[in-house]
Amino acid sequence: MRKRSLFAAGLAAVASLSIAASAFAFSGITNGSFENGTFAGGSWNTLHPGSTNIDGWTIESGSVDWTGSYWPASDGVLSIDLSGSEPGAISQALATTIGNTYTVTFDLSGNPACGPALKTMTVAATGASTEAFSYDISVAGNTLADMKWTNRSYSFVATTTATTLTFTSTTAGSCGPAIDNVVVTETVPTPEPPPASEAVTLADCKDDGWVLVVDGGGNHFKNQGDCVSYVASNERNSGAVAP
Ligand SMILES: [Ca+2]
Repeated sequence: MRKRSLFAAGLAAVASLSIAASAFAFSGITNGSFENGTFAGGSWNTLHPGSTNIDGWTIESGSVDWTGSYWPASDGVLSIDLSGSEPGAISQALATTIGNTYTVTFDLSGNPACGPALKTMTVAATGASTEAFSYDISVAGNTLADMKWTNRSYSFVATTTATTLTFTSTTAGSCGPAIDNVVVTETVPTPEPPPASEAVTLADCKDDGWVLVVDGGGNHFKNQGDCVSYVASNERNSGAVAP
């Protein structure tokens, strides 16, 4: 049985608050609404690999249409058709913390100007599973005047400090899935809640029990003797192995 005092539970709560506060260190995605950069105006700008026109984003392959007045964006005035002249892919590298969970939300529609009706795409993050998304314009009934944007979500656990997030069209032709309003939020793992509080007894220290118990500060003991000493000293000789 794992035991610790109420005092330890209080300390743990303070510790978890300070860990949660570190979430603010994540700066999120840059230009997730595709509003910033060098837009040449008009209905759309077709961009190819090498283009640095869209702040924060890299064109990975094929081409995408950075779309302006052609249709209303879901957020702001600019959005992306992931199939420009052909299926394209765009990406952005994020500074991530290994083990933290990142939730990517984005708005999805489909270019209704030409087929296929079913617009398909994938979202991928370095070291995580690729997920497929689709938007069927024949079901949604969207038009260039009313794109009927929908909100979608993808999440991953970071396995590296530099995660590349990639949106890829898998729709042939020049009328692909349309995306806008990409938002990435970070969730820091919650530490295990402290077990029920109860004072450590001599019996707890015996028969390798010292391995399982902790002192009032959440510290483990180096050996059975330290555990016994903790009990015998009325919890003054605390454990020496930090939680
Ligand atoms: Ca936008």
